[in-house]
Amino acid sequence: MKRVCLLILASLTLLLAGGCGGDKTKNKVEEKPQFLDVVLTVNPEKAMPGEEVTFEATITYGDEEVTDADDVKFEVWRANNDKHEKFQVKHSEKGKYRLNKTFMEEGTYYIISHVTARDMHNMPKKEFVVGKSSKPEEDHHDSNADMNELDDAKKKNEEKHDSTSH
Ligand SMILES: [Cu+2]
Repeated sequence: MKRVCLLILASLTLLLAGGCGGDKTKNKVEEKPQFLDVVLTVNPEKAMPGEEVTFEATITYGDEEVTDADDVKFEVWRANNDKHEKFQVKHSEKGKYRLNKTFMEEGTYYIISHVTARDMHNMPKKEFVVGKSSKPEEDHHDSNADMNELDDAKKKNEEKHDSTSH
């Protein structure tokens, strides 16, 4: 009988040890580098001309709400129009950066929220429509927007590299 008790005790100890091991891996997850996350919403996504549209970027860094982003700019334009308007956006509350706009001209529009915080840049893009939609921009333009900016930054870095080595 005593032997059985000892066995149970031993397995309990093992279980407890296992539990501690589990905690260790949990700590490792928490130490993982955090990334700047930006969730962009457009409300309503289909508006009437003259109706107020609310753009909101919710910025988080891991679990933290980013209330002190270095730079938040909303770039807005009508599809296939070269004139892009940029708006500096201030923090509203709880990591949310908000801008209200009304549009008189019907058509398909785009917004990119350029966010710089914690030495990182994130720039999600959204499409919205005022009244009747217009011809959207070509797809390659859309999906490569992020890559182009990254490529540009890379090129600039390479240029810097070249000039310092000469
Ligand atoms: Cu950007």
